[in-house]
Amino acid sequence: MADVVFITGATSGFGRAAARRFADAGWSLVITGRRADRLKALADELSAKVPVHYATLDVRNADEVKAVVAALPEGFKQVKCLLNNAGLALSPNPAQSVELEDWHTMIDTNVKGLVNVTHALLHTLIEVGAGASIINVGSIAGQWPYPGSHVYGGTKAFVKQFSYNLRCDLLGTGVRVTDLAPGIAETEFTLVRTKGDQAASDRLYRGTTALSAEDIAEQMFYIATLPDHICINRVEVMPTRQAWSAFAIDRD
Ligand code: NDP
Ligand code: 8X3
Repeated sequence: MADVVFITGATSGFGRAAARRFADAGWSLVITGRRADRLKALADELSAKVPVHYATLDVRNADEVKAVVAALPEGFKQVKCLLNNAGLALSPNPAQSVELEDWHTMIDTNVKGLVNVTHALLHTLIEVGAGASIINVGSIAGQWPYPGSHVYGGTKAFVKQFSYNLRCDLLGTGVRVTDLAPGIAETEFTLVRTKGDQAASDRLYRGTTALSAEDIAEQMFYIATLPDHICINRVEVMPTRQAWSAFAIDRD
């Protein structure tokens, strides 16, 4: 039977590119996200190649997550790779001008959502054992501070530490865990962060070479298909044209 990958946030960006990358290699796909029309379009595109099961899913809803996992059809139950990719940033503005609701949404999605899906699939992954993997999409924002990162960076720091801690508990099960931490990548991420400001999104990516969704999908596929005895704990990947900047200093 083909290997199965379960992808959260498959309606856009990294998740959608990953679905295409794993399909190219013959994996069966479970694709999830909130936008049903996009899931259906992706399923229509890829089901000529590989078996595809799609389910609308808001990762923030733990009951919905459990129900989607419980309803996986035959052939899709033995998930070998969990791609915990669904996530978002809200507001590029300083902490003091961000709505509390936006902070809650990031925590509910990037932290609680990721935990919900992990919890629902953990026993399956342990059953699969050697070669199984959990790839958690973190961010450079989980490692490095920058203005406007506030709770977003905090959620991604959680993703990093949760990934490391899972490694400890899963030792001996064969299940690998990776914190995959990209830098700037051109997807719908900035459109979401700015609540639909296409011009702001275009400005951010203009005149440079950001990572593409396909670049990250390739990393995901590489991590998931390494020999069973190799686990990459963390990958931080930036475009060559991105780096750190000087410390900021408040002056009179
Ligand atoms: P996109 O906005 O293009 O994709 C985000 C995906 O997450 C969508 O498929 C969206 O699906 C899904 N999603 C958001 N909220 C929920 C939810 N509550 N339940 C289920 N799915 C949800 O952005 P990216 O592809 O760039 O982002 C993917 C991941 O990569 C995120 O975790 C992000 O934080 C991270 N990241 C992004 C970087 C970048 O620069 N682009 C860099 C580093 C990390 P839908 O709306 O249909 O539910
Ligand atoms: C998103 C990447 O550089 O905007 O996680 O923090 S960045």
